[in-house]
Amino acid sequence: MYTQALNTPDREDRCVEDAARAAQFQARIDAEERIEPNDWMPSAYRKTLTRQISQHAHSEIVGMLPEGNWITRAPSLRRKAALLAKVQDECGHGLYLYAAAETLGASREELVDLMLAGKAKYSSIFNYPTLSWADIGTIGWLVDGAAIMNQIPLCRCSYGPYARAMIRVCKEESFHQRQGFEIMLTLCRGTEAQKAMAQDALDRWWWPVLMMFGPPDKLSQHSDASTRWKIKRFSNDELRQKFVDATVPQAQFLGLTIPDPGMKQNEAGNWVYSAIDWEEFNQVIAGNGPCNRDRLAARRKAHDEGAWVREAAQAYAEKRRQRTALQAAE
Ligand code: BYC
Repeated sequence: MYTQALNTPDREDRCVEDAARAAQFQARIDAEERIEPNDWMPSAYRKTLTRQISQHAHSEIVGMLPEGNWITRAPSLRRKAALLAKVQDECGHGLYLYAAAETLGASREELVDLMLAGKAKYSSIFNYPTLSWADIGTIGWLVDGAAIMNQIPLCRCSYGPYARAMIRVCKEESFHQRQGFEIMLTLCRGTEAQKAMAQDALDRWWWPVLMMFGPPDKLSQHSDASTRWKIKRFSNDELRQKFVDATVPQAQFLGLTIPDPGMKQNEAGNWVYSAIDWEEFNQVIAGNGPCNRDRLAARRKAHDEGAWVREAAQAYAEKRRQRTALQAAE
């Protein structure tokens, strides 16, 4: 959707990096100006944005799988309609994000191929299974809740197409978070068995959700540059803390127990959580989580089965191109 704005002839020119241009670029960032696709940018800025936006797009698309798994088993027509709409929204988010990544010069095909080959990352959280209906409530409440915490600051990201895509994404994530919380509230006000199902889901998702924010600041290799470029407005640990502080009162309202008995509130009012198992996170992002293989296998199958749609769309585009060329020649 943004690619029409790309002005390719000066591309080589844009790659010529010199100190003066880099200083000018940083001054624009410092002045809170938005960087647009045709503006000069350092190649490292382009590279890190392509990496982050494409990983984000892959997360939205792979993220459809754990919830899509429950569409046919949702407990009522109303729940089914809401879940179906949510999963479709995630697909839309993936499409805006691939379009935003394309404005940086990467093609969507190339980015998707990297994901299907297992060479590009997507959020660790989608490598965990959805075992019960309460997992769908927990994903909306916590996974979308974490996503909003991370994505609201991205609406002020220095790169225009990414920042603008985030505005709509955040509005939709907010609906997702509420539908998840409402599922949890219904279960927690239901029978003992329903409440136990909600607690079990929280027990399994809590720590993986905290890992969504990325490694601790001292181990985050991209944070310094991304902060200087105002892609990141808060660090991984800062966002994780904001999320914990916002979520504890919600868990208390539901009457659920966060599976961290050592958690305490400090004098500043922040909830201090126990150590996160970063070895588990490293294993999941290395491809060894509980569902990594299933997720990639499902995406590859969908991609193969959709080949005819891509071919048909390409044939139609070619036909239109020829028709337009013929009309122009008349
Ligand atoms: N999972 O230097 P760091 C959603 C990687 S979708 C996997 O701190 P950065 C939803 C990181 O990529 C939500 N990998 O990186 C959808 C890097 O590896 P590479 C997705 C992770 O970029 C459907 C390395 O670890 N949200 O909400 O400065 C249904 C070092 O990390 C993770 C986004 O993508 C992880 N959790 O900060 C429901 C938001 N964390 O690339 C909901 C946009 C880190 O060098 N992304 N890594 O190989 C970001 O804000 C940032 O990229 C991150 C990481 C905060 C995630």
